[in-house]
Amino acid sequence: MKPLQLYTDSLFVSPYAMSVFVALHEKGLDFDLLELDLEAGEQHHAGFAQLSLTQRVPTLVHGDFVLAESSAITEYLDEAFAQAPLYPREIQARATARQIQAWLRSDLLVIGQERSTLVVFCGQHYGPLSARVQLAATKLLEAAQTWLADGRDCLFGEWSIVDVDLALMLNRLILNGDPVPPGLQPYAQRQWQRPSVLKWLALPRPAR
Ligand SMILES: N[C@@H](CCC(=O)N[C@@H](CS)C(=O)NCC(=O)O)C(=O)O
Repeated sequence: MKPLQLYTDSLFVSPYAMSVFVALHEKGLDFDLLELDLEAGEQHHAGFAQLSLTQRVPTLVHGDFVLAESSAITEYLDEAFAQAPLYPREIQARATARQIQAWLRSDLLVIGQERSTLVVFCGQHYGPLSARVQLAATKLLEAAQTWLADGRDCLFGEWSIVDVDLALMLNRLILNGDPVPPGLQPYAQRQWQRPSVLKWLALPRPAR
């Protein structure tokens, strides 16, 4: 066993596991990828249930330290391993990065109810958004347009893990064929070309 282990879903469709997987690759860290069949309930089996506070993926094991919650894990990795920063170093940019991550994981989560990551990773398509989810999508798209108004490649000048989280959320809409303002699609496409992201995309997914 390597000193770092990442528990992920066996279908490789978890956006949170993806974020940590990308972070580990960006840092150049060697790790074991351990798969759990969530549909079969393996996350609740005794061994993992005792290990992981949330009984969810991602869960990271680093020696005898165990951590769940994807953004807590990426913040930990950034502090534990100095190379290849995952977050901006400047304090207000760093706080803004955490704000965006928290927003994507709370209010904007509703988008995933009608645009699951099967759109992003398995080519699934869904019908029009309900008014409730459209409202959240509009908030996201307006904010992203403001953040990326000058056509920048990355939210904070340099790449950060939040770029992958944002691109994932945008791709739920873009890859479903939903209308997205100009500029956001090229941004998401560029993020999808990062070698660390390509490694996640290349993981084998069963045909659905
Ligand atoms: N807030 C958590 C969410 C993690 C999460 O929702 N994981 C899902 C897979 S995408 C999971 O493990 N589901 C199985 C279950 O809840 O039993 C994070 O950011 O890591």
